[in-house]
Amino acid sequence: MAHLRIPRPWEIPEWQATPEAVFLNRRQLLAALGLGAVSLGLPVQIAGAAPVAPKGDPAKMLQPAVGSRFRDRFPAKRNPAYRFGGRPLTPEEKAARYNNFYEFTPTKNEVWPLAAGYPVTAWKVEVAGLVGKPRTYDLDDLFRFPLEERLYRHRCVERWAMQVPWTGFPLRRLLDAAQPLSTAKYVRFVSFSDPEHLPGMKETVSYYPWPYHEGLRFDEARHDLAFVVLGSYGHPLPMQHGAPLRIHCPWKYGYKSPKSIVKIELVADAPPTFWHALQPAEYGFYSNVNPKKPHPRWSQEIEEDLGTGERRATQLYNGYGPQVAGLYKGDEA
Ligand SMILES: Nc1nc2c(c(=O)[nH]1)N[C@H]1C(S)=C(S)[C@@H](COP(=O)(O)O)O[C@H]1N2
Ligand SMILES: [Mo]
Repeated sequence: MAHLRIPRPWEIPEWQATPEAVFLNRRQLLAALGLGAVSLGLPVQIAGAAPVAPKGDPAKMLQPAVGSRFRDRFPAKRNPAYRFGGRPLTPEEKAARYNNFYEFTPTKNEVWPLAAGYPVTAWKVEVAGLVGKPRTYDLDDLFRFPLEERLYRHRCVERWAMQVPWTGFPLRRLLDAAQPLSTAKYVRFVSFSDPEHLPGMKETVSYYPWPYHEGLRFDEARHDLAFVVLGSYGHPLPMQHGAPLRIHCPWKYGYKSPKSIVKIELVADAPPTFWHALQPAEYGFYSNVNPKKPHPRWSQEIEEDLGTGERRATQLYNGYGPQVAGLYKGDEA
Protein backbone atom coordinates (compact mmCIF):
# COMPACT_ATOMS: atom_id res chain seq x y z
CA MET A 1 0.00 0.00 0.00
CA ALA A 2 2.90 2.32 0.73
CA HIS A 3 3.51 2.89 -2.96
CA LEU A 4 -0.08 3.32 -4.02
CA ARG A 5 -0.37 6.75 -5.47
CA ILE A 6 -3.82 8.26 -5.35
CA PRO A 7 -4.27 10.88 -8.06
CA ARG A 8 -5.44 14.17 -6.66
CA PRO A 9 -8.36 15.96 -8.23
CA TRP A 10 -6.25 18.83 -9.52
CA GLU A 11 -3.74 16.56 -11.23
CA ILE A 12 -3.87 16.83 -14.96
CA PRO A 13 -3.75 14.03 -17.51
CA GLU A 14 -0.23 13.03 -18.52
CA TRP A 15 -0.60 14.34 -22.07
CA GLN A 16 -1.39 17.77 -20.75
CA ALA A 17 1.52 17.94 -18.34
CA THR A 18 3.40 21.22 -18.46
CA PRO A 19 7.19 21.04 -18.91
CA GLU A 20 8.93 22.27 -15.79
CA ALA A 21 10.96 24.97 -17.50
CA VAL A 22 7.83 26.46 -18.96
CA PHE A 23 6.07 26.10 -15.63
CA LEU A 24 8.81 28.15 -13.99
CA ASN A 25 8.38 30.81 -16.61
CA ARG A 26 4.72 30.95 -15.82
CA ARG A 27 5.35 31.36 -12.10
CA GLN A 28 7.86 34.09 -12.72
CA LEU A 29 5.49 35.76 -15.09
CA LEU A 30 2.62 35.64 -12.65
CA ALA A 31 4.81 36.89 -9.85
CA ALA A 32 5.95 39.77 -12.02
CA LEU A 33 2.40 40.62 -12.87
CA GLY A 34 1.32 40.27 -9.27
CA LEU A 35 -1.34 37.81 -10.35
CA GLY A 36 -2.11 34.47 -8.86
CA ALA A 37 -5.29 33.59 -10.57
CA VAL A 38 -4.90 34.06 -14.28
CA SER A 39 -6.29 30.81 -15.45
CA LEU A 40 -7.17 31.00 -19.11
CA GLY A 41 -5.10 28.28 -20.61
CA LEU A 42 -4.24 26.49 -17.42
CA PRO A 43 -4.35 22.89 -18.56
CA VAL A 44 -7.56 21.47 -17.19
CA GLN A 45 -9.45 18.25 -17.33
CA ILE A 46 -12.48 18.41 -19.52
CA ALA A 47 -15.70 16.67 -20.40
CA GLY A 48 -17.45 15.93 -17.17
CA ALA A 49 -14.36 15.60 -15.01
CA ALA A 50 -15.81 17.98 -12.43
CA PRO A 51 -16.41 16.01 -9.25
CA VAL A 52 -19.26 18.14 -7.89
CA ALA A 53 -22.36 19.07 -9.85
CA PRO A 54 -23.05 22.80 -9.66
CA LYS A 55 -26.29 24.07 -8.17
CA GLY A 56 -28.81 25.26 -10.69
CA ASP A 57 -32.06 24.25 -12.31
CA PRO A 58 -31.22 22.03 -15.29
CA ALA A 59 -34.56 23.01 -16.85
CA LYS A 60 -33.15 26.52 -17.27
CA MET A 61 -29.82 25.46 -18.73
CA LEU A 62 -30.82 25.67 -22.38
CA GLN A 63 -33.37 28.46 -22.11
CA PRO A 64 -32.96 31.30 -24.61
CA ALA A 65 -31.87 34.41 -22.72
CA VAL A 66 -34.20 36.52 -24.91
CA GLY A 67 -37.17 34.33 -23.90
CA SER A 68 -39.76 33.36 -26.48
CA ARG A 69 -39.73 36.71 -28.29
CA PHE A 70 -37.97 35.61 -31.48
CA ARG A 71 -39.24 32.04 -31.50
CA ASP A 72 -40.62 32.37 -35.03
CA ARG A 73 -37.14 33.01 -36.47
CA PHE A 74 -35.90 29.57 -35.39
CA PRO A 75 -34.75 27.14 -36.53
CA ALA A 76 -33.13 29.07 -39.37
CA LYS A 77 -32.32 27.35 -42.62
CA ARG A 78 -29.00 25.55 -42.50
CA ASN A 79 -26.42 26.77 -44.98
CA PRO A 80 -24.93 23.52 -46.36
CA ALA A 81 -21.64 25.23 -47.26
CA TYR A 82 -20.52 25.04 -43.62
CA ARG A 83 -19.93 21.57 -42.18
CA PHE A 84 -18.05 19.92 -39.36
CA GLY A 85 -15.69 18.20 -41.78
CA GLY A 86 -16.24 14.69 -40.47
CA ARG A 87 -16.25 15.57 -36.79
CA PRO A 88 -19.27 14.74 -34.64
CA LEU A 89 -21.83 17.26 -33.42
CA THR A 90 -21.13 18.11 -29.79
CA PRO A 91 -24.18 17.24 -27.67
CA GLU A 92 -25.96 20.45 -26.73
CA GLU A 93 -25.82 19.72 -23.00
CA LYS A 94 -22.06 19.24 -23.07
CA ALA A 95 -21.50 22.58 -24.78
CA ALA A 96 -23.98 24.25 -22.42
CA ARG A 97 -22.24 22.98 -19.26
CA TYR A 98 -18.64 23.72 -20.16
CA ASN A 99 -18.06 27.39 -20.83
CA ASN A 100 -15.42 30.05 -20.71
CA PHE A 101 -17.18 33.20 -19.56
CA TYR A 102 -15.02 34.99 -17.03
CA GLU A 103 -17.59 37.70 -16.34
CA PHE A 104 -19.55 35.03 -14.46
CA THR A 105 -16.78 32.76 -13.15
CA PRO A 106 -13.53 31.14 -14.27
CA THR A 107 -15.00 27.74 -13.35
CA LYS A 108 -16.37 26.31 -16.56
CA ASN A 109 -19.12 24.08 -15.23
CA GLU A 110 -20.44 26.81 -12.95
CA VAL A 111 -21.04 29.35 -15.68
CA TRP A 112 -24.50 28.18 -16.72
CA PRO A 113 -26.22 28.31 -13.31
CA LEU A 114 -24.76 31.78 -12.70
CA ALA A 115 -25.68 32.99 -16.18
CA ALA A 116 -29.24 31.62 -16.37
CA GLY A 117 -31.75 34.43 -15.93
CA TYR A 118 -29.34 37.27 -16.65
CA PRO A 119 -31.57 39.98 -18.17
CA VAL A 120 -30.83 40.86 -21.80
CA THR A 121 -34.21 42.08 -23.07
CA ALA A 122 -33.19 45.76 -23.27
CA TRP A 123 -29.85 44.99 -24.97
CA LYS A 124 -28.33 47.41 -27.43
CA VAL A 125 -25.22 47.11 -29.57
CA GLU A 126 -23.52 50.11 -31.09
CA VAL A 127 -21.63 50.08 -34.40
CA ALA A 128 -19.44 53.17 -34.41
CA GLY A 129 -15.99 54.64 -34.99
CA LEU A 130 -14.57 55.29 -38.47
CA VAL A 131 -17.88 54.91 -40.28
CA GLY A 132 -20.20 57.13 -42.29
CA LYS A 133 -23.35 55.78 -40.67
CA PRO A 134 -22.97 54.85 -37.00
CA ARG A 135 -25.98 52.99 -35.64
CA THR A 136 -27.29 51.45 -32.47
CA TYR A 137 -29.21 48.20 -32.88
CA ASP A 138 -31.75 46.83 -30.44
CA LEU A 139 -32.81 43.19 -30.33
CA ASP A 140 -35.64 43.67 -32.84
CA ASP A 141 -33.17 45.17 -35.31
CA LEU A 142 -30.71 42.32 -34.84
CA PHE A 143 -33.18 39.49 -35.16
CA ARG A 144 -34.50 41.11 -38.36
CA PHE A 145 -31.31 40.19 -40.25
CA PRO A 146 -31.76 37.14 -42.48
CA LEU A 147 -30.60 34.26 -40.27
CA GLU A 148 -28.87 31.07 -41.31
CA GLU A 149 -27.49 28.08 -39.44
CA ARG A 150 -23.85 27.05 -39.86
CA LEU A 151 -22.03 24.03 -38.48
CA TYR A 152 -18.76 25.42 -37.09
CA ARG A 153 -15.74 23.86 -35.42
CA HIS A 154 -14.50 25.62 -32.29
CA ARG A 155 -11.01 25.29 -30.82
CA CYS A 156 -10.11 26.74 -27.43
CA VAL A 157 -6.47 27.67 -26.80
CA GLU A 158 -6.68 25.25 -23.84
CA ARG A 159 -6.93 22.36 -26.34
CA TRP A 160 -10.56 21.35 -26.04
CA ALA A 161 -12.62 21.50 -29.22
CA MET A 162 -16.29 21.26 -30.07
CA GLN A 163 -18.68 21.32 -33.01
CA VAL A 164 -21.78 23.48 -32.70
CA PRO A 165 -24.61 24.63 -34.98
CA TRP A 166 -24.69 28.44 -34.63
CA THR A 167 -27.43 30.67 -36.01
CA GLY A 168 -26.68 34.18 -37.15
CA PHE A 169 -25.46 36.27 -40.06
CA PRO A 170 -22.07 37.34 -41.46
CA LEU A 171 -20.44 40.14 -39.45
CA ARG A 172 -19.71 41.84 -42.78
CA ARG A 173 -23.37 42.83 -43.01
CA LEU A 174 -23.23 44.90 -39.84
CA LEU A 175 -19.94 46.47 -40.86
CA ASP A 176 -20.99 47.34 -44.40
CA ALA A 177 -24.28 48.82 -43.22
CA ALA A 178 -22.21 51.33 -41.23
CA GLN A 179 -20.34 52.47 -44.37
CA PRO A 180 -16.76 52.09 -43.13
CA LEU A 181 -14.31 54.88 -44.00
CA SER A 182 -11.13 53.97 -45.87
CA THR A 183 -9.17 54.72 -42.68
CA ALA A 184 -10.87 51.80 -40.85
CA LYS A 185 -8.23 49.03 -40.63
CA TYR A 186 -9.32 47.12 -37.54
CA VAL A 187 -12.49 46.21 -35.70
CA ARG A 188 -12.73 46.39 -31.93
CA PHE A 189 -15.37 44.50 -29.93
CA VAL A 190 -16.42 45.34 -26.40
CA SER A 191 -18.44 43.03 -24.17
CA PHE A 192 -20.89 44.07 -21.45
CA SER A 193 -19.85 45.52 -18.14
CA ASP A 194 -22.01 45.00 -15.07
CA PRO A 195 -19.86 44.12 -12.06
CA GLU A 196 -22.90 44.40 -9.74
CA HIS A 197 -24.47 41.37 -11.38
CA LEU A 198 -21.46 39.58 -12.83
CA PRO A 199 -19.66 37.79 -9.99
CA GLY A 200 -16.53 36.91 -11.98
CA MET A 201 -16.08 40.49 -13.06
CA LYS A 202 -16.75 41.84 -9.60
CA GLU A 203 -14.11 39.64 -7.99
CA THR A 204 -11.40 40.59 -10.47
CA VAL A 205 -12.42 44.15 -11.21
CA SER A 206 -9.18 45.66 -9.89
CA TYR A 207 -6.74 43.48 -11.84
CA TYR A 208 -8.40 42.24 -15.05
CA PRO A 209 -8.68 44.76 -17.89
CA TRP A 210 -12.50 44.71 -18.03
CA PRO A 211 -14.68 44.91 -19.99
CA TYR A 212 -13.72 41.94 -22.16
CA HIS A 213 -12.47 43.32 -25.45
CA GLU A 214 -11.19 41.75 -28.63
CA GLY A 215 -10.29 42.72 -32.14
CA LEU A 216 -9.84 41.63 -35.73
CA ARG A 217 -8.16 43.13 -38.72
CA PHE A 218 -10.80 44.71 -40.96
CA ASP A 219 -10.34 42.15 -43.75
CA GLU A 220 -10.60 39.29 -41.23
CA ALA A 221 -13.79 40.79 -39.84
CA ARG A 222 -15.23 41.06 -43.35
CA HIS A 223 -14.34 37.44 -44.16
CA ASP A 224 -17.38 35.32 -44.85
CA LEU A 225 -16.62 32.98 -41.92
CA ALA A 226 -16.70 35.77 -39.30
CA PHE A 227 -20.19 35.30 -37.90
CA VAL A 228 -22.51 37.25 -35.64
CA VAL A 229 -24.18 34.56 -33.54
CA LEU A 230 -27.70 34.96 -32.12
CA GLY A 231 -28.55 31.30 -31.65
CA SER A 232 -27.25 27.79 -31.07
CA TYR A 233 -28.77 24.35 -31.61
CA GLY A 234 -31.80 25.82 -33.35
CA HIS A 235 -32.89 28.42 -30.78
CA PRO A 236 -31.73 31.80 -29.47
CA LEU A 237 -28.56 31.62 -27.35
CA PRO A 238 -28.73 30.60 -23.72
CA MET A 239 -26.78 33.11 -21.65
CA GLN A 240 -23.68 30.98 -21.09
CA HIS A 241 -22.89 31.04 -24.83
CA GLY A 242 -22.87 34.85 -24.92
CA ALA A 243 -26.46 36.01 -25.44
CA PRO A 244 -27.92 37.97 -26.98
CA LEU A 245 -25.08 38.18 -29.51
CA ARG A 246 -21.51 36.99 -29.76
CA ILE A 247 -18.94 36.65 -32.50
CA HIS A 248 -17.62 33.37 -33.84
CA CYS A 249 -14.36 33.15 -35.79
CA PRO A 250 -13.84 29.42 -36.25
CA TRP A 251 -10.25 29.58 -37.55
CA LYS A 252 -9.01 31.33 -34.42
CA TYR A 253 -8.68 30.26 -30.80
CA GLY A 254 -11.93 30.65 -28.89
CA TYR A 255 -10.96 33.78 -26.98
CA LYS A 256 -11.08 35.71 -30.26
CA SER A 257 -14.87 35.19 -30.25
CA PRO A 258 -16.21 37.70 -27.70
CA LYS A 259 -19.55 37.09 -26.03
CA SER A 260 -22.39 39.42 -25.09
CA ILE A 261 -21.04 42.36 -27.03
CA VAL A 262 -22.31 45.93 -26.70
CA LYS A 263 -19.97 47.74 -29.08
CA ILE A 264 -18.35 47.17 -32.45
CA GLU A 265 -15.96 49.96 -33.28
CA LEU A 266 -14.03 50.52 -36.51
CA VAL A 267 -10.58 51.87 -35.76
CA ALA A 268 -7.31 52.76 -37.48
CA ASP A 269 -4.85 50.79 -35.32
CA ALA A 270 -4.70 47.27 -33.91
CA PRO A 271 -6.81 47.46 -30.75
CA PRO A 272 -5.60 46.05 -27.43
CA THR A 273 -7.18 42.73 -26.48
CA PHE A 274 -8.14 41.33 -23.09
CA TRP A 275 -5.90 38.25 -22.78
CA HIS A 276 -3.01 39.91 -24.55
CA ALA A 277 -3.18 42.75 -22.03
CA LEU A 278 -3.00 40.21 -19.19
CA GLN A 279 -0.31 37.92 -20.58
CA PRO A 280 1.25 39.33 -23.75
CA ALA A 281 3.72 36.50 -24.14
CA GLU A 282 0.91 33.94 -24.24
CA TYR A 283 -1.93 35.45 -26.25
CA GLY A 284 -1.19 37.24 -29.49
CA PHE A 285 -3.44 39.46 -31.57
CA TYR A 286 -3.96 37.04 -34.46
CA SER A 287 -4.25 33.79 -32.50
CA ASN A 288 -4.97 31.66 -35.53
CA VAL A 289 -5.19 27.96 -34.67
CA ASN A 290 -1.76 26.53 -35.48
CA PRO A 291 -0.44 23.13 -34.38
CA LYS A 292 3.16 24.18 -35.07
CA LYS A 293 3.06 27.21 -32.84
CA PRO A 294 3.05 25.98 -29.25
CA HIS A 295 1.58 28.02 -26.48
CA PRO A 296 4.52 28.96 -24.19
CA ARG A 297 3.26 26.42 -21.65
CA TRP A 298 2.08 23.55 -23.83
CA SER A 299 2.04 22.07 -27.31
CA GLN A 300 -0.89 22.77 -29.62
CA GLU A 301 -0.37 19.68 -31.79
CA ILE A 302 -3.21 17.69 -30.24
CA GLU A 303 -6.72 18.67 -29.28
CA GLU A 304 -9.40 16.90 -27.26
CA ASP A 305 -13.01 16.67 -28.37
CA LEU A 306 -15.36 17.97 -25.69
CA GLY A 307 -18.13 15.56 -26.64
CA THR A 308 -16.28 12.30 -27.24
CA GLY A 309 -12.95 12.79 -25.47
CA GLU A 310 -11.21 11.77 -28.68
CA ARG A 311 -7.76 13.23 -29.20
CA ARG A 312 -6.77 14.19 -32.69
CA ALA A 313 -4.26 16.30 -34.55
CA THR A 314 -4.91 20.03 -34.45
CA GLN A 315 -5.38 21.46 -37.93
CA LEU A 316 -3.84 24.69 -39.18
CA TYR A 317 -6.54 27.40 -39.11
CA ASN A 318 -8.72 24.75 -37.44
CA GLY A 319 -9.19 23.18 -40.86
CA TYR A 320 -10.38 26.42 -42.49
CA GLY A 321 -7.12 26.98 -44.38
CA PRO A 322 -8.70 26.73 -47.84
CA GLN A 323 -10.98 29.65 -46.91
CA VAL A 324 -8.72 31.89 -44.81
CA ALA A 325 -5.06 31.24 -45.68
CA GLY A 326 -5.22 34.01 -48.30
CA LEU A 327 -5.70 36.56 -45.52
CA TYR A 328 -2.19 35.95 -44.21
CA LYS A 329 1.35 36.27 -45.39
CA GLY A 330 2.45 33.74 -42.81
CA ASP A 331 4.08 36.12 -40.35
CA GLU A 332 1.04 36.77 -38.19
CA ALA A 333 1.30 35.75 -34.57
N1 LIG B 1 -17.03 38.20 -22.96
C1 LIG B 1 -16.36 37.03 -23.02
N2 LIG B 1 -16.24 36.40 -24.20
C2 LIG B 1 -15.58 35.23 -24.28
C3 LIG B 1 -14.94 34.66 -23.14
C4 LIG B 1 -15.09 35.34 -21.90
O1 LIG B 1 -14.59 34.92 -20.84
N3 LIG B 1 -15.81 36.52 -21.88
N4 LIG B 1 -14.21 33.48 -23.26
C5 LIG B 1 -13.74 33.12 -24.61
C6 LIG B 1 -13.21 31.76 -24.70
S1 LIG B 1 -11.67 31.50 -24.03
C7 LIG B 1 -13.85 30.76 -25.36
S2 LIG B 1 -13.14 29.25 -25.58
C8 LIG B 1 -15.23 30.95 -25.86
C9 LIG B 1 -16.14 29.89 -25.23
O2 LIG B 1 -17.43 29.94 -25.79
P1 LIG B 1 -18.54 28.92 -25.26
O3 LIG B 1 -18.58 28.97 -23.77
O4 LIG B 1 -19.81 29.37 -25.91
O5 LIG B 1 -18.12 27.57 -25.70
O6 LIG B 1 -15.77 32.25 -25.55
C10 LIG B 1 -14.83 33.31 -25.66
N5 LIG B 1 -15.52 34.57 -25.49
MO1 LIG C 1 -10.94 29.48 -24.98
